[in-house]
Amino acid sequence: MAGFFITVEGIEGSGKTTIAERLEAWLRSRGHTTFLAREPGGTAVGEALRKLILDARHPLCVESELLLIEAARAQLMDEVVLPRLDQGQTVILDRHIDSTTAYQGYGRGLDLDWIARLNHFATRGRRPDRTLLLDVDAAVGLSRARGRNLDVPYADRFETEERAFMERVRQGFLTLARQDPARVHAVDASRDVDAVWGEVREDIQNTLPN
Ligand code: Z5A
Repeated sequence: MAGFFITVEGIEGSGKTTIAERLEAWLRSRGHTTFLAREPGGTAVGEALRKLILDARHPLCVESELLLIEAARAQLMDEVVLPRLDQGQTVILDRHIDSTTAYQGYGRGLDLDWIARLNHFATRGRRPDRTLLLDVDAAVGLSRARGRNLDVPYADRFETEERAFMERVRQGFLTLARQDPARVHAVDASRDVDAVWGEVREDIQNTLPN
């Protein structure tokens, strides 16, 4: 019996973790055997790589960043995701291949074809059955993630650059949703959590096989 593979995507502060946790609890309450992990991460190797990737003390060149993210993903697919899907489980990932296209591709400007090939290589071609894209404006996402209001007239240069980067990433995600509407469902995540969750639950209810 084949399992079901759900990914939750979006910029920082879009509410991915909040929604992924609600989704897992809801699916469990309906009798699904579930597995939830974040990317990069989800395995011992992946969590060690995550520390390297996110450690600002040792800045990575963009090529290294991409390859380390894909290495963590390959490990997660091999060790956990593919075996659990084979067992018929429901797997939820908080970020996956679309984050790489959006951040490393649209955000950092790396070649989109290379990223597509690396995504395919690391996942062995197993694509998510459903992707929920939580879409919010860059300023809203960043202010939620940082716990502060960035909509101030005295935002400094770094904040302006950060917002411009995050806006490119957001537009990348929206482009992916337009290119693959059968898989990617974009949700307006600027609303309150319960409204976002209601739409996500309905979407998954309609998408899950019986
Ligand atoms: N990265 C990458 O570059 N390429 C890749 O391929 C992958 C990752 C896989 C780590 O991601 C970094 O890795 C990330 C991209 C890069 N860095 N950046 N940018 P992460 O997922 O671990 O970190 P994150 O995206 O920055 O997580 P986050 O800031 O925690 O965002 P979130 O999970 O989307 O949101 P949340 O934790 O559910 O909510 C954040 C806050 O907002 C919290 O206080 C909530 O209570 C609140 N919240 C949530 N929803 C709402 C609504 N609807 N209204 C109001 N407030 C809300």
